[in-house]
Amino acid sequence: MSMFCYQCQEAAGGKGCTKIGVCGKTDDVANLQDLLIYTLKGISDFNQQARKAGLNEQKTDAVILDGLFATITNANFDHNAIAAKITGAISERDRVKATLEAAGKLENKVYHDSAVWTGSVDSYEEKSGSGVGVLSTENEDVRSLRELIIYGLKGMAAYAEHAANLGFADAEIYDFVEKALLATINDGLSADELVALVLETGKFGVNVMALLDKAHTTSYGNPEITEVNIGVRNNPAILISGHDLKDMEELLAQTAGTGVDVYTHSEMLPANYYPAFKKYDHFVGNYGNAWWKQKEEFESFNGPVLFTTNCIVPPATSYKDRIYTTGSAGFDGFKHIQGRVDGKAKDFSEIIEHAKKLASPTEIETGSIVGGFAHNQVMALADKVVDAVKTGAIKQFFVMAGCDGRMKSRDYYTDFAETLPKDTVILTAGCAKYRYNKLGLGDIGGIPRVLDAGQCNDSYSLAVIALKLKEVFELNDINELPISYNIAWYEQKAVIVLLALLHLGVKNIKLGPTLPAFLSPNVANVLVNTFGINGIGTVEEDLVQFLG
Ligand code: SF4
Ligand code: SF3
Repeated sequence: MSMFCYQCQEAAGGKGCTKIGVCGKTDDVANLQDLLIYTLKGISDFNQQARKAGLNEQKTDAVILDGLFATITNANFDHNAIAAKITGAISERDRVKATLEAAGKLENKVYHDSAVWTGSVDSYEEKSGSGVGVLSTENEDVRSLRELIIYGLKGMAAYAEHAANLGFADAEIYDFVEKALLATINDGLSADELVALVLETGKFGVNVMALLDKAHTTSYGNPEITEVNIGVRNNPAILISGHDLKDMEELLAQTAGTGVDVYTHSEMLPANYYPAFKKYDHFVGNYGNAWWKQKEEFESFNGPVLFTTNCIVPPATSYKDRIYTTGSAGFDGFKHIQGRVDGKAKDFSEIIEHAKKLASPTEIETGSIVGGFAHNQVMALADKVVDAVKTGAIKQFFVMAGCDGRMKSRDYYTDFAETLPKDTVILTAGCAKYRYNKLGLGDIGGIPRVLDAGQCNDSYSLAVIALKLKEVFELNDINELPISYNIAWYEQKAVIVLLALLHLGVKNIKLGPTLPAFLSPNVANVLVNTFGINGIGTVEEDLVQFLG
């Protein structure tokens, strides 16, 4: 075993990747990522004191968020970039410590090794093997709970970073992230206390999604019903993927008038729904499908691709030289576009010039898809929706949000959507939608049967809609609504979305295509007994369960 990672749904053998990641993450990068998380615990120890003393600085929050985000599945595969983040984290930790010392506020206590370890790049490999990674917690239940919290924090950090990029920060969220990181190295906590912390992570999951929703809608307006073109035009073009709308804004502004078109891929599709982006004529639409189809779709796109976050698939050499990353994303050999300095926009000139030299995209589809059913838009249609429920035209809603992935077993979700009775509506968010957003499932009295709220973080919209319906129908419990949850997960953003739903009291969620490898049998039992979480079966069995 040269590494151990079991944070995503594709963990090898349903247990964990031990030599190389199914995602393509190499053992050196996996071990460095463990070490990066470890250094963030050390920073947290000092920064909690800095907070109490009113000495904390924004840059510390940024280092912690970026470090967590960079270790999300498929976000950053770049050995040197992760090593540099470790060095940066250690120096930030020591800066915070020195500030406390200078102010006479440094607590006199025994610190965890992560707060005092001083490494050099050369010693990383050695250090990462000892007492740092997932398996350094011996008790499998404690390990399971600790990792469940850490994976939730990773998703939380990603959303918090996108919000921060738009100028929306929440010190309570940052404070919680630090406290929770420290809890994962506190041997004094009982299993019950860790379970409580898992649920508290879900509470902050709701908060961070609300914050990002506010950041997006304040900056770019409320998503509105939009017909998104999935065909192509005959101009050179850039494909933008990931979740960061600030990058989207700056790329659109800088490509305007250059003759270079812009298309979205995978989780950037919902950018098409925002009023602020619709003014750009060169914003053509969406190209392709979910992240895991990128090898063939980047090949045929012909132009450069910009990753603003996960999910990156190790590329074919034929297109490797036209892939760019920015933010927390990275891959050895890709060009990385640097972050904003002094509040100035990122400089996308290199990728724009690159696009001009390349061919226009090859057409792989034609027509359009419809989306933009975030909370504001659905509320505008509330009367119609409520009427449809009251008259029985809509019998049941199915929340089918989350992630897509390459496993054959995910065909289940397409089959499930196709088999659903015609008087049901799918509420979706995240890249899971690509399993059913092109099926032409029709509408119910003008209400489409697939309502796409947006990115995975827009699952928040689905929660807002559910809470609103609960109010309209004067119900005491969200679970009395005719809404069932059949969630597909892949990486750690889905973990925070799931924990957020649990915090909101949602019960009987089906989670697939497989349950997480990081849930020990005992922890899985707690989730089953307390929340009724269960795995998927066959489409037929599950429909019987859902529809009684
Ligand atoms: Fe394996 Fe998933 Fe970890 Fe990648 S992120 S190494 S596929 S468990
Ligand atoms: Fe998709 Fe990675 Fe999770 Fe944001 S882009 S939902 S998998």
